[in-house]
Amino acid sequence: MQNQTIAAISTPYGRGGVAKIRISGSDAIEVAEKLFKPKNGRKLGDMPPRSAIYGDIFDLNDKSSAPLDDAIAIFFRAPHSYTGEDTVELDFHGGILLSQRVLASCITAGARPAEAGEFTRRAFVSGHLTLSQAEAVIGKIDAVSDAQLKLASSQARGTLSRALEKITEKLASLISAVYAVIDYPDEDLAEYTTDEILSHTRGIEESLRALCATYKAGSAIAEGIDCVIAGLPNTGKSSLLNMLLGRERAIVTDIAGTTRDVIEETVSLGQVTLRLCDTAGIRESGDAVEQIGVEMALSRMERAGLLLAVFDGSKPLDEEESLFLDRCREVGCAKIAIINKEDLGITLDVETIRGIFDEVVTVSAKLGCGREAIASVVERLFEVGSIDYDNSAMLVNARQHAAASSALDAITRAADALEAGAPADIAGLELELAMGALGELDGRRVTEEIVDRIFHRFCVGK
Ligand SMILES: Nc1nc2c(ncn2[C@@H]2O[C@H](COP(=O)(O)OP(=O)(O)O)[C@@H](O)[C@H]2O)c(=O)[nH]1
Ligand SMILES: [Mg+2]
Repeated sequence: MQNQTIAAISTPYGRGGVAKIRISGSDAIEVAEKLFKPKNGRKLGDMPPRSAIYGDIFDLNDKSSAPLDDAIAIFFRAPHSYTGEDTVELDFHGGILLSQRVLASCITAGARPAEAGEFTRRAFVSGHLTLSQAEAVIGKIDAVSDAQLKLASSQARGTLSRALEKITEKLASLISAVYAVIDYPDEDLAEYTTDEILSHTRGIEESLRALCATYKAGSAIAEGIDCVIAGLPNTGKSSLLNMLLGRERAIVTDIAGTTRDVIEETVSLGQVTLRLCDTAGIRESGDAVEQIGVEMALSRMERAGLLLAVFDGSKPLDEEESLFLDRCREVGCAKIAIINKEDLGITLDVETIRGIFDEVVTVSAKLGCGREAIASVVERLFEVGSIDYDNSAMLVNARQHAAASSALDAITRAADALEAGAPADIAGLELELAMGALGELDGRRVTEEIVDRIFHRFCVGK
């Protein structure tokens, strides 16, 4: 397969000890040979692949014959490379101008600049990586918490792909069994009886349901939970935000109505990531600006994944709190009551509100006490407490979850149809749909548009 040769600087833009340029494609070695000369006088392509070769780099856009820099080249012959194509990596001194000159020389030598994510895209197209493995490459690059890194590393090793492979294989043999029943209804060719077909379908349904359920934890770690901090004025919402962030982000005063805008910040808390928003205290206010803030707070509560409802524990519940409690009852997300100001002594009757919330945690935001307690409660609610990162297949983004869910729905419809005694071809169609959705999930049948969307999130050079 002929593939246009691409080149890019793979190290971050800036000064550093070392910079790396990657060249990949059918002419990668020829391109590199034009600008890189091994010190031993031989040609790069005549040296053993996958060994470090010391040499000089020349600026092809400058007539002077003196080398620009000395460098180490490593070349890989297809298919034994990251992209699956012939690839050359040049390591040289990490200067901004120097990197630009070397890249420009690669272009003069016949390569074209790589697009964002193009190396990994080629790895996917050549079959070296599945789609979920390619996504895990971005996951590793973007990871800011240990849990995100472990999850991405596990997915990059193929944990999810292997689980999907197993489900896909079972589904494939099920489909052929269903078609055997359809094509040869009277003969005894069928691998499975109708009852067995149904029970296999239910079995696959169960596996997919379990896989879909992992998205709760997977997304809490990888994408982060939309978490709204809400409550009455002066209960300590902004103090809680600051405590969770570990810095003074929001203004804290004893004046009710201090916070009006929604303040958004992301923080790692234990194994999960919280996309926090601090909101205006919920009350009827004559101040038009504050009232807009209250409306925003209420609408954030409606679409949050986690509600941290803050109460001033040093006072009994007041009447205005009943409106807020009604709202808390209505929202369908995970809900934690944060009983704040423990240092002043708790006089709020916690039992009267316990039933509204999944968990109750007592803290003192001002003194910075209670961060760990909140972390462990959130981990429990989002089922990330005891994940075996090395072995458990998990769905980590909305795309994967949508594909797995549509596969699950189709399998459920197939099983229901079989159970109702509908003709086998109806179940067959649904099973095919499920197969298509699974193919989309890990890349065997993914559309070009989805592939574009995934790889554009990459940086150039990856
Ligand atoms: N004693 C005590 N005071 C607190 C605590 N948390 C917040 N406060 C005080 O309560 C007042 C309101 O805090 P703030 O975070 O601005 O509340 P918000 O209006 O809900 O955002 C401020 O004077 C804070 O210093 C706490 O844990 N203990
Ligand atoms: Mg505030």
